[in-house]
Amino acid sequence: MQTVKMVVTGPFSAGKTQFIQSVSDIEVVATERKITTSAERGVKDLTTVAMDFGRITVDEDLVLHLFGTPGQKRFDFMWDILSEGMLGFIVMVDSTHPETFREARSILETFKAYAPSPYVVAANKQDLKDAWELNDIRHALRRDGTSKILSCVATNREQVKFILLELLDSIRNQVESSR
Ligand SMILES: Nc1nc2c(ncn2[C@@H]2O[C@H](COP(=O)(O)OP(=O)(O)OP(=O)(O)O)[C@@H](O)[C@H]2O)c(=O)[nH]1
Ligand SMILES: [Mg+2]
Repeated sequence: MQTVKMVVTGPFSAGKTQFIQSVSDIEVVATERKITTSAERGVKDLTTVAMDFGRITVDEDLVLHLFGTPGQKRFDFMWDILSEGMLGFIVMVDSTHPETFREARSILETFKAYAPSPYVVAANKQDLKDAWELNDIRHALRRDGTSKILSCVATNREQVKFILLELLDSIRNQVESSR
């Protein structure tokens, strides 16, 4: 049995906890607390303060371990702890909140610096009508055509699975090419 560790990161309220909850086949270990700062109050009630943990069995010899990070900067001391041993990461962005794209880009660069592992960008909340298009998000994050920017609705289990399998593919390709 092989386990692959993946980290799900991104700005506040991008949908990281939802993403893991949709796909995990165990009850997600979530560390969410009531939001206390006025700036975030009203957006939603709960925020991740340490981590989310979920697990999905891909087949009889492969299990994915998913670690979700907090999105708020004041909890970013958890980021490098959670990145320990990861084989790939997912950067989630809220496609309806372009003012968060700069931060998404900075989070992406931070995780790339922790480990040179493959990543995919999940352009989340594509079910909402004011969602930005994938190509515009690619430009905003300054990614070229080689980066995977994938459409996402985090409440949709099949879409979440697809994104995980795309990342798994990139991880396998990296392993192959380093042989
Ligand atoms: N319409 C829509 N809403 C979504 C989607 N994904 C998440 N949400 C909602 O967006 C809000 C934020 O989702 P969370 O999963 O808490 O986001 P998070 O990234 O874990 O947030 P923090 O831990 O606070 O950084 C919640 O109200 C979700 O229900 C989506 O694909 N579409
Ligand atoms: Mg969360």
